[in-house]
Amino acid sequence: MQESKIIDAKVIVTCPGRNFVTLKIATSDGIYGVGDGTLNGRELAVSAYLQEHVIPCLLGRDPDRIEDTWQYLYRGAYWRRGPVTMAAIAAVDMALWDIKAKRANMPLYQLLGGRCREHVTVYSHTNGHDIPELLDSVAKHIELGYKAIRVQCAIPGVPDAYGVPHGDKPYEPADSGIPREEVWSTPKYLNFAPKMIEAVRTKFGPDLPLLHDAHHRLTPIEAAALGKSLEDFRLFWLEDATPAEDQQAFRLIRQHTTTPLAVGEVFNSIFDCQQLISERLIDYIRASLTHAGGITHMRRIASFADLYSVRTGCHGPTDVSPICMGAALHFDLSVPNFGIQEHMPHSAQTDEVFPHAYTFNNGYMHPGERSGHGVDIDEKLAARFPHKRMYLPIARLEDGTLHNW
Ligand code: CS2
Ligand code: MG
Repeated sequence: MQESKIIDAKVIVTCPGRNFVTLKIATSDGIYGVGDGTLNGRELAVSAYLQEHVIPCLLGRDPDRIEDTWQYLYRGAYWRRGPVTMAAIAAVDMALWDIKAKRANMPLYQLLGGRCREHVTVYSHTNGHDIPELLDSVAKHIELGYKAIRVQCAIPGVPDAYGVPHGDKPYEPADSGIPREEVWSTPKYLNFAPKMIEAVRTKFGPDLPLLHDAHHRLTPIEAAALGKSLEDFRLFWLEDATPAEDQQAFRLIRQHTTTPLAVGEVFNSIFDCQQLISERLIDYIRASLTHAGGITHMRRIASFADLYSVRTGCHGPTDVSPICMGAALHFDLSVPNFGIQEHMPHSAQTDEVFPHAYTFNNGYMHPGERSGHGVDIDEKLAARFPHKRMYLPIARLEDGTLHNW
């Protein structure tokens, strides 16, 4: 293959409803690739990291040396890991894989070893301000074809519970202004959660895969109690039962319950889940391509997880861009120990800014057959939506103590 060099790289920050950070890399043979570096609430930190520290080192490099570039940006920086660094490396990595697959004139999944399955099973988000509203939302998503469903609900006395629409807006965790404050009560949640899951299980029968996200709010023993109380309802997974940085906490949860556990949307490195995987403390690893160093690093995490029967369940919220979604679908199609993929559809405006080849059909997604990862950015349209400062909410207990959101 003809030799090629990186001749240009630029960061595009756009806000079609929410902020996205995109890196676009161009090569001397007239090809370009795009990567996602979005870090919800801290987007400009990644943008500056790329602009000021990464792009100057990329110019002149061979775009085909993806692993070497990954190592160069990871080891070469001396300061390793962390969400900002790893999102920046991910953006470079995704763009380089996009370029390599375009040069090979293949959809990315072919370069990753070809497909291991026909399509990618995704789960959707359902929610309600009360149980009847949640049941309606589940029915609606089953009608849309979804084969697996995440259920969240407002809790009596805790109206702003995680995962529930705020007012009449759809569930979108990012607001302008300073961070919105929500009130949280673990006792009320622990009392309500089994009733909510039971209601869904009773109405929709034993076969529907059900997922639930506790969003880091419990202590290990509370998480263990919740897992135990949900065993009869056979969850597909209980997600983020306790703050994810304490790997040993999962040992305690595991000792008490057989409810399958998923964690890792905030992870940015294989070292964040080394113990969780090697001690078989979890069942699904939730890291995303954007937050865990791109395709190169996620493949390493998945191969390691495969040794211990841990499967993938990539984070796929609306706060990573369609570029991450597209690249994730190529990864999902090609990785042997795939579990499930999260799917939160982007707004029509976001989809317009990021035209893509991937499709949703009857509960399954497919990355499409376009060469590269199949997602692009319409720069002219993106320029019409300048960055807006936005934050995730924060949570406080009823007495005002700051808690995990
Ligand atoms: C969530 C996310 O998708 C999920 O499971 O936990 O919505 C998470 O809250 C956001 O990605 C935070 O930016
Ligand atoms: Mg989550």
